[in-house]
Amino acid sequence: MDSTKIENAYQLAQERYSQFGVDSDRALELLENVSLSLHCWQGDDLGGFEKPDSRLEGGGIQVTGSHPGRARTVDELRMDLKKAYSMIPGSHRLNLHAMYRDFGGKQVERDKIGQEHYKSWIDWAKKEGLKLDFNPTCFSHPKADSGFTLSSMEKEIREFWIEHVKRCREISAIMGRELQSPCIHNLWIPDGTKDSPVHRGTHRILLKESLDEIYKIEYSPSEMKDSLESKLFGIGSESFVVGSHEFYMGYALSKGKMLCLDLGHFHPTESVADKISSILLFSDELLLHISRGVRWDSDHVVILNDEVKSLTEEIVRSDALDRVHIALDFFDASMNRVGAWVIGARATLKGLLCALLEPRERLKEAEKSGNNFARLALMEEFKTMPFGTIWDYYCLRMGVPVGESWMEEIKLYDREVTSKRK
Ligand code: RNT
Ligand code: ZN
Repeated sequence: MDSTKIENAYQLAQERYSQFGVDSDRALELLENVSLSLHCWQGDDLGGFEKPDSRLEGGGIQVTGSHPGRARTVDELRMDLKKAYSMIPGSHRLNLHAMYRDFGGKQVERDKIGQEHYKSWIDWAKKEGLKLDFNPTCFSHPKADSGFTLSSMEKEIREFWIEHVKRCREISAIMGRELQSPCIHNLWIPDGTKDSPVHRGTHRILLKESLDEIYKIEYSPSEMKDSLESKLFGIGSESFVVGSHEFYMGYALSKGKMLCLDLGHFHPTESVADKISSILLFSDELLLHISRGVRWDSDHVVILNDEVKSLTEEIVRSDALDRVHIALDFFDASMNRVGAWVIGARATLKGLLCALLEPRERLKEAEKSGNNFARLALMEEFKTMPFGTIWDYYCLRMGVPVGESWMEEIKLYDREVTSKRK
């Protein structure tokens, strides 16, 4: 697209917004400061690099699809990530899972991992100017086959996973220190049952004990921050999930930890957006996993739908851009994987931009004076404001492809790189 045309269109759109007291330059400035945490696992369908050609095996989550081009090595994953970042405006983080360690061919058990297995990621992040977040991998492993990890009734199983998570926290602290940006260590476990247990409390008591043990060591928040992610149900844990929302809400708030809310982990009509202003009253920070639930699956590729719109609106309206950490979490093996990353990241940023372009003062005034008509009418009018023009200009300014032109880049990359992977 012709850049002069984009700039001219921006000027017209800017005028239109300023009639409502909205400063679009300021909105773009704020958007530029937002760093999304891009999840490494979209690139290889959650296989990880623990052994050659490893695949996701259980854990209440599933990847479906057989599109060619999955990253098979650390180098391929890094290459794909770089490609994805080049099409996402702004500077963003990378969210790693423990199973993505860089071994150099050796097999190392999860309760024996150390910083040396992630050194090449830290070096790469430094080189690319990226900051890292981290997750222990408590699924896709024979010791998780019973459906329980940290809340298992078997002491030996619990101890194995406690040790894994402890090591992951230490590694997170090193990542944060090395990269001079606090690394968020997010804990999600699959524990639960297909049918209803008789005594739900048994596993919850065990989980609490395991967590108390895990969090005994304190790290500086300038190096790492802990978060805990709840879930409603998973595949094979339809009737009972140990780490429910109430469980972690209670745990996190009583221990000064961060909660992680995943958009796909609640009842379909439950609004995650609605939870933000409550949680932020009692917790300094919050982590979000932006995903899209579709029936039984909680991890479809993120699009600019009503959930994402209301969530991003809520963050902006709560003035909480610096207290809410935004990470992406989806995996789809039925389409070009690099493309999927870009769709989800761009959709999330578009949601934030839409929210930043709201006539906030006018809306608040209407609400304060009880003018419900004006509030609703203004919101409706804003749905057809030239938001896309502002987005195009932002992409141009940030040096990433404008409009749909990035689709062509995906096509080329697929032709030259991903489609050649067998
Ligand atoms: C699973 C959780 C969790 C995972 C990642 C891979 O339902 O959402 O966040 O997606 O840990
Ligand atoms: Zn998640």
